[in-house]
Amino acid sequence: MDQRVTLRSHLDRSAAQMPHGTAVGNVVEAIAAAAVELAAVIADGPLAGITGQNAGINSDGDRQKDIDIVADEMMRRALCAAPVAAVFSEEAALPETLRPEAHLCVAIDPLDGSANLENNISVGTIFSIRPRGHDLLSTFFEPGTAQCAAGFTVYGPQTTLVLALNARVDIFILDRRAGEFLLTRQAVQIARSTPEFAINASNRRHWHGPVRAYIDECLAGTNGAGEADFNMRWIGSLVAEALRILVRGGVFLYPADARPSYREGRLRLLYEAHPMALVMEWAGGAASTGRRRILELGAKTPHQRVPLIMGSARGVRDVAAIHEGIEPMFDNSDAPLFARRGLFL
Ligand code: FBP
Repeated sequence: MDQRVTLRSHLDRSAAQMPHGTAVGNVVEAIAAAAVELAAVIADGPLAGITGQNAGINSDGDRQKDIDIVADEMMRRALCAAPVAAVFSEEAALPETLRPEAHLCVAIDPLDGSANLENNISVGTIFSIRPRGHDLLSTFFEPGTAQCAAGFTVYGPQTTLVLALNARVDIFILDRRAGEFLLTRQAVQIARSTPEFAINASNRRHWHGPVRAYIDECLAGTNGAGEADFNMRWIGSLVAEALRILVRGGVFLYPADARPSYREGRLRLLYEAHPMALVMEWAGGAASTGRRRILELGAKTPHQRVPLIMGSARGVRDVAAIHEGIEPMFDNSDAPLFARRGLFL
């Protein structure tokens, strides 16, 4: 059997090539070790006492499952033992100080998509690592370009770790017997223009004009102005959608829409959109709100939401092009206005 590179040796090799490389490697390793533990609990589910039932409401008003709390405890414990100055978890109200003298800060969604678990659909942990600034709290409000590493795991048929480090993206799979992650795809490059999109189409009536126009063009395919017939996928689990995009391209949209609580979309900037945007860009793809590059945005509040359009460079560019020159105040007007703009440039 061929000798695969382990996560540890990959991290050691990268350490010399980046500032705080050893510390970043230790943080990634801590998250990966907790992910191995979490993957086992998720795989056992009810057999490990996980009911999948609601266990309360977190500080930002989201429903928590019992597994969200278990995942948060596991990740937090792992990060307490790593060189982390402060951690900001989806499950907490505010960032927490761990080791004030350390050089790195971590934002983390310990278990994204937990509502899918009862149905045995893939879920995952999303993380973002950035060097600490003078003031610990304000570190988290820097734009996403401040991130020095990011990634996510997928707890699915395989346990996968996607790692954006040193301006490249690599994919590892957990060898369950050895309990370690092994490199399976190196320097991943997202296909530039796969005709595939992912969006929760049940929200169509709430979408703004540019999004409706883009999706209508995709659905029209070669019967409309498009050069290709599009395929559609919607898993409803961000990590699974992101992994699919890395493997075969396409575009994912969770846009803002007209519902009062979706004016900024659904997904969170610090521990969902920022890390996904870094992964996408370092793999040759793109991530945008439709109007702005995600990595240029800084959060104004810890749990800030943001519209997220990510994936193949061409798909993201097409969505951005249809927004161009349209003032946000006209977003809600009729789709034909946008459809005339010539989507597929
Ligand atoms: P949580 O943050 O509550 O885990 O939800 C996130 C998420 O499940 C994403 O993984 C997914 O992309 C999105 O919500 C699906 O949202 P919706 O149910 O509105 O389609």
